[in-house]
Amino acid sequence: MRTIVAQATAHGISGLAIIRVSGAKAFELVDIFFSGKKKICDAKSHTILYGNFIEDGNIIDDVTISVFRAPHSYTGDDVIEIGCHGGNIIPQKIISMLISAGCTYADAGEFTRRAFINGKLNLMQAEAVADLIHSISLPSAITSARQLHGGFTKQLSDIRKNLINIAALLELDLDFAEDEVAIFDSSKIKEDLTSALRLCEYLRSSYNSANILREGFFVTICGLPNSGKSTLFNAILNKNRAIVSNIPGTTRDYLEESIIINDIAIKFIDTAGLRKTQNFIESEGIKLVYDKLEEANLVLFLKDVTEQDATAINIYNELKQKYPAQKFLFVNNKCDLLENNLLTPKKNTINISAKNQDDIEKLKQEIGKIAKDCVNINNEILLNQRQYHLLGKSMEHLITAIEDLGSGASSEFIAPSVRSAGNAIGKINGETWNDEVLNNIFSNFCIGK
Ligand SMILES: Nc1nc2c(ncn2[C@@H]2O[C@H](COP(=O)(O)OP(=O)(O)OP(=O)(O)O)[C@@H](O)[C@H]2O)c(=O)[nH]1
Ligand SMILES: [Mg+2]
Repeated sequence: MRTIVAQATAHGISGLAIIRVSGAKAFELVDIFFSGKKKICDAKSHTILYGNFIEDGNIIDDVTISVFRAPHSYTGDDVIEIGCHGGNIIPQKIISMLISAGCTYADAGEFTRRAFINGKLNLMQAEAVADLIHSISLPSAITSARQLHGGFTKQLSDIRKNLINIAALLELDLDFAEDEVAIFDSSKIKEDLTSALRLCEYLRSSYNSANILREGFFVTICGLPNSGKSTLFNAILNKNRAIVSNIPGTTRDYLEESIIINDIAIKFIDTAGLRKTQNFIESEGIKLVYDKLEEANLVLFLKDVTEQDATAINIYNELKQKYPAQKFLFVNNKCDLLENNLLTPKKNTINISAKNQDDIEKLKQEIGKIAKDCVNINNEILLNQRQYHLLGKSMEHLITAIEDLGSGASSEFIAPSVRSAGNAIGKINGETWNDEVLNNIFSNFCIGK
């Protein structure tokens, strides 16, 4: 197997960088350039050596070498982590020296893929590594870390084993069918299948919440042109991110920015004003608003409170009809222009002045509250689409098996559903896998992880 190398820390200007090398020839290849009191090949596992990286008699950098001998390493192979100075030159130079000596540049996620192949992590844990790196808020990082350290993976593994055993018992029953000997307790099997189904249901129900933790809570700001959407967007972010003008139709393409409220990453999207237009670019922008309304976890509908025309209210009602499952929050803007600033408070309506930053904090807190109600910060796992799909498959098979068992179907008939349910769960943890699945998963990783 090839010996791989990549920078594990982010590229660019930094005090230090770490370069990771993994594979059977890791020690031998790094020893070619390393000069210290001891050769790496003679070093004990889990020790750090200090010395120089040398090429043609020139010192390239002072380095520390962390030594991890197989199988006691992240990947399960011999691994070295070279600590060197950061920046754009030194880490690249060290990597190119190692490649000229025989190392290969690692593919995305290849270190973690090796850890999986060598049995150091299961697939859910490997996916948790990627989630941990890409975390956008503390709760999502905590959930990924929980998943990385086991979480539900043991329970899923136990359930899979049990389902495969049940399938085997049902298959065995076929061989004894003529002897009229009951070799299994069908009420116990029903109980086991039902508890497997409950666990799948429980985990699957956390998908929306996990999505919010992973991707953020999407808030789409929409309304008529000139209602003050971009002014509000800037006020929420506390910076001049979007262009504001009194010309209706200023915003064309949508803009997206996030902030953290109540520990949740909230992604605000400023969109083009909704109106009929002959302008091609503007109408393309308006089409995008509808995509962003579908993707949203919450829609802020902004209305210029001084506008007497019914157009805004009509569009608001049309949108509510078009997206019945969507959450809406109605926001009256430009309240500073009202005489005496008086407006009767209404349920699900917030009155603000984006320009004067009046009640922006109140609006943010309201959004934070709605987001918090949609997310379970203590999610057991950060379920992804692949896992969600497999849990669904497993549930379909379990439901069929339970129904067939209840209607007194023969074992021959029930066994394949139970086995398929077990196999679908096995794929979640990676107890059964193929290269295509691994390629899909690890292509989303970064190089060096
Ligand atoms: N008085 C007052 N004016 C505001 C307020 N919010 C926005 N405006 C003004 O309204 C005009 C339009 O603001 P924008 O934020 O560009 O409106 P928009 O909804 O993004 O408009 P489009 O991008 O064209 O759809 C600008 O002149 C803003 O200064 C407010 O709270 N009070
Ligand atoms: Mg705008």
